[in-house]
Amino acid sequence: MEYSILKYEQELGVGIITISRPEALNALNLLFFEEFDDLLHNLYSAKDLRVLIIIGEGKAFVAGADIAEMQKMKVKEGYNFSKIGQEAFSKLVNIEVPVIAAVNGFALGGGCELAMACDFRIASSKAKFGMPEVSLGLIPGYGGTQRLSRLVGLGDALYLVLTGQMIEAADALRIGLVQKVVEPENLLIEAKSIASKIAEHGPFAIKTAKKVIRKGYSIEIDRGFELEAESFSKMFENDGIEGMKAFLEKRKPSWN
Ligand code: CO8
Repeated sequence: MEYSILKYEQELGVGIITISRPEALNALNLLFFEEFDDLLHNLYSAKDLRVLIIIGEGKAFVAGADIAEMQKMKVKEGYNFSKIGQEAFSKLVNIEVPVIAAVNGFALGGGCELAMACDFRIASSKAKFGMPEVSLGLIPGYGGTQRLSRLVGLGDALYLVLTGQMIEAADALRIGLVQKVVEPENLLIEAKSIASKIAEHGPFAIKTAKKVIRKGYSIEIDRGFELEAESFSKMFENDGIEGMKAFLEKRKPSWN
């Protein structure tokens, strides 16, 4: 898979997507979305993939949607650009394997929205987060008005979007926007180590857990419990057989 903005490598079931447009702080343009869509399309059917990591090259994770490209848009193109981003990030949310954002630097606007579409976020202590759209006379348009409040609560979401202010990684950790902060040189090491830990577990159990938690979050809780029971029962004809057998035989499980 050869792209001009994206780089992809995979080792021992852990795939790393690097967004590489450092001269524009990895700003998301139409070409990015074309490549991202194609890459995800391929990864949807990658049988040996267990976990994905997304990281940016240079001093930014992603500094937002491409302002130079957006500036030329009218209402119809603006709507389409928002839809393209929303659909791409929904496709990321819906990939079966867990996705970790390794936030190495600026995660602003569309970049923060991309990080939020990942399953969880690890940040370098130098990372900065923000939703500066209102400073450009815009609002978040890649799912941010909906995902941010679900992740950090209404008050912090409104604070971030209405002030447009950047926050440090430590504050992102405090409000629950990121799950862990590490020194910059350890970011990828830590993301890979967490990914490897996930990749050791039953792959069907991991995919099912992700699906049930994500689905359960947007449905009524009693339907969520039913979904959980149905999904739980499926483990007994899948990873659960080997996982419990291996425990009782005091050995590591060997997943198919
Ligand atoms: N788009 C295009 N180019 C960008 C962007 C961007 N978002 N961010 C940075 N760049 C470019 C700069 O223009 C500059 O290019 P050049 O060297 O040619 O002048 C280069 O990247 C380096 O940037 P700076 O010189 O500005 O670097 P600094 O370290 O001085 O500053 C900042 C870093 C603070 C991150 C600064 O670049 C900045 O404020 N960037 C814009 C951040 C922003 O406002 N992001 C939100 C964009 S809006 C958005 O994401 C909406 C998403 C939903 C869209 C819905 C579709 C309709």
